[in-house]
Amino acid sequence: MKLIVAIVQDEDAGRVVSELMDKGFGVTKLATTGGFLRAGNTTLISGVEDDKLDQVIGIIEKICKSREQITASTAPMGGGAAQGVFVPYPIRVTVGGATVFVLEVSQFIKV
Ligand code: 2BA
Repeated sequence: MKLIVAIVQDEDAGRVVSELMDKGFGVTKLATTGGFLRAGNTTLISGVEDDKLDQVIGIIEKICKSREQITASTAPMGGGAAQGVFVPYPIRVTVGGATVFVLEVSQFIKV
C-alpha cells in the first residue's frame, strides 16, 4: 500500500477530491500554506493499493494545471545611503501542477 501526499492549488482541490471519491478512493483534504509564497494551498492524502497508484496520480495530473502567480520579492538597493534598504518588487512564479510524494505504508490500521 502507498500513501500519496499531493500538494495542489486550492482552485483544483475540490475537483480532485470529487473525482477520487467518485472512483471509490479515500482522501483527506488539509488546508496548508506554501513556504515560499506564504499563500494557501491544499494537501491531499490518500492511501491506495499499489495497483491503483497510477490511476490516482493520473487523476491528479489530469486536473491540476500549472499557473503563473505574481508575488512580492525584495532585493537590497545599491550602496550609499540606500544600502540595507529593501524594496519589494513583483516576481512571476509558475506554481505546480501538483507536488506529489509517494510513501510506502508499513501498516494501515482502523480501530
Ligand atoms: P510554495 O513554497 O509557496 O511555492 C510556490 C511556487 O514558488 C513553487 O511551485 C515554485 O514554482 C516557486 N518557488 C518555490 N521556492 C522557490 C524559490 N526558492 N525560488 C524561486 N521560486 C520558488 P511548486 O514547486 O509547484 O510548489 C508548490 C507548493 O508545493 C509549494 O508552495 C509548497 O507548498 C509545496 N512544495 C513544493 N516542493 C516541496 C517539497 N520539496 N517539500 C514540501 N513541499 C513542497
